[in-house]
Amino acid sequence: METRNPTVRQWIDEMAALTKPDQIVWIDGSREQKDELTAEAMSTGELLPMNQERWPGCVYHRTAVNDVARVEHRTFICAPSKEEAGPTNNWMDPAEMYEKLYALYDGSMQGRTMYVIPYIMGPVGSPFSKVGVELTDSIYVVLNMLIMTRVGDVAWKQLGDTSNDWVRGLHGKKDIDEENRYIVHFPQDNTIMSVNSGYGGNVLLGKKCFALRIASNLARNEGWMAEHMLILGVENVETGETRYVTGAFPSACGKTNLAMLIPPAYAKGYKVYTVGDDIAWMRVMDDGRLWAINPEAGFFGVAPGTSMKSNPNALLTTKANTIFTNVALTEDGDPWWEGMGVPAPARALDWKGNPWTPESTQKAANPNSRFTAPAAQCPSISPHWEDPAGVPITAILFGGRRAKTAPLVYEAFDWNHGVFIGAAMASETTAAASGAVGVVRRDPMAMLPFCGYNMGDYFRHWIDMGRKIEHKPRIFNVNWFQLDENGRFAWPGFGDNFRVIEWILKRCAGEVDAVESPIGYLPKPEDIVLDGLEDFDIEDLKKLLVVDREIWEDEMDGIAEHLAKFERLPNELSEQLAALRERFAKA
Ligand code: GTP
Ligand code: SPV
Ligand code: MN
Repeated sequence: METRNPTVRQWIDEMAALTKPDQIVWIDGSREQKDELTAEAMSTGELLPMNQERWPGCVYHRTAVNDVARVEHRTFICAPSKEEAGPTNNWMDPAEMYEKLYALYDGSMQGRTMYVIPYIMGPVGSPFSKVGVELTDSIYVVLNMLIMTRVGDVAWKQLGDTSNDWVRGLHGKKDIDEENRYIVHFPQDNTIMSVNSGYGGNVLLGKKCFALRIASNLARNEGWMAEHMLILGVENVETGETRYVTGAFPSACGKTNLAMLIPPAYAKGYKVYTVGDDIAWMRVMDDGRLWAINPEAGFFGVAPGTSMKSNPNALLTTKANTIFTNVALTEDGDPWWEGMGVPAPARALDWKGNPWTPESTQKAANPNSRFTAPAAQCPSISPHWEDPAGVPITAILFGGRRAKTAPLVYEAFDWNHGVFIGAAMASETTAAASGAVGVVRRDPMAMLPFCGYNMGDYFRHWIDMGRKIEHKPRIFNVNWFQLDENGRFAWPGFGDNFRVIEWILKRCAGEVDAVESPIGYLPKPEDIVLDGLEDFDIEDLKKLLVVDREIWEDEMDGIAEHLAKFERLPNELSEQLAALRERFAKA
């Protein structure tokens, strides 16, 4: 179905006049159209078939070798002024950028089809939800968007025949030329333009581009929050009560894994539910609590390391109707990746399409290879995951990969201290973005690559939100990634992270005491349940709860340097740093 909405039709006409596709196809969200497009992509080699007996409905895709991750150095926030984009975003004058992009898009869809994808971010009919339209010349993008968002007539219906309240997205593969790759946002026009890439976060414009960069801007203006956060629910089976937690960890730092965790055997009295694994949109509701929805409909998850041991729910989610990107493909048409927990295939094609055997020195799967899978297929999916009202949030977690510095868990003294902890967050970089891996960088609220406006104003927005939320979630910092003297992960992680979540929920319920330290409240070691853990006892735990003064002296200098970059830093955060220094001085 097409829409009559003149604001949409006019924009499509303009973009078609620019890119000059041979034809325009409107995506309706139907099974028939999906099957036709899949068949077409198979016939051109854009998709490769997989073993349909073991992986029904699954398909395989390889991106270009130069196009395997987000490109932060080519991602721009073209607000009217550089000041509005702030010190952490690339910026160019919007008129200049439009001119540059129009030159690149000119005729770029000649000989190709332009697909019109109407989609909703958020549950159908939810007051949280927003409509977008993505134009693309990639069937791969269409098929991914069909999983990741709610596509088709539902979106036209939600938009209506006259509203101009929708986000424009133009994606052109062009030549996948790195030198001319641009991922550009024009917040004042609610417009996203992406050219010369075919990789996930660069081209599935509903995800990071809309649901975080454009939405964070809308959220600030409209008084809500768009965050790089998982959402999980923990049900106490005895009382029947479910508490919800969100968590902001940088890319490839464990959101999907935490959202789908299976509690250890001792925790029979609890059930964990997945609401979202990457993005949360949150609003204060009439009851004075903060409520969250997952704007997405699928998971675009990291494959390597996903096994029946580490994350069975993720693996089970991908058993059907899933797109595998840049993993290895075995001779039998199975996907394979490092850390899948099944023996390496004798022969496979690696993510580049080259023959691979267990003797190969190269990785079979790209470290940022991904699966795109429908959320509804997740065994742990929450009965409320599509609730238009969302779910009420009890605790907010921040975290990242820190070999030392950050203890396993600590609690902020109050909201503003929690905002400071989030603003000062650091993590080792991962393969989710192009560039060096394993370098510690500050990544405030895991939003460094995703905040669509001046991050100083973003911190201010967090502080303002705290004033508006009568029943504030408590804020915690977690770190699953401390290393031992041998360079191995010291904490078992994955499902065992539940042990920490349990402590957090007990804190929120006022059921457990804590130890005050300069950086926040630490658990008493005996309050974290270690039942059933092998090779890990309370002495090991104590080591993970240490606040090392010398390391923190350096950390505070690092935080000071980081915060000094923000001309618009709220006073509250400088005060928090001063207070932290003072607590160390007194300790
Ligand atoms: P994005 O999709 O990029 O936003 O990533 P994410 O934050 O959802 O990360 P994900 O859960 O996919 O985990 C990324 C990598 O970290 C995977 O290889 C996981 O196996 C690994 N990982 C996740 N949780 C843990 C943990 O508790 N301990 C350890 N050691 N590794 C973990
Ligand atoms: C991330 O990098 O945080 C992701 C994957 O979730 S992408 O969609 O590429 O942004
Ligand atoms: Mn992410």
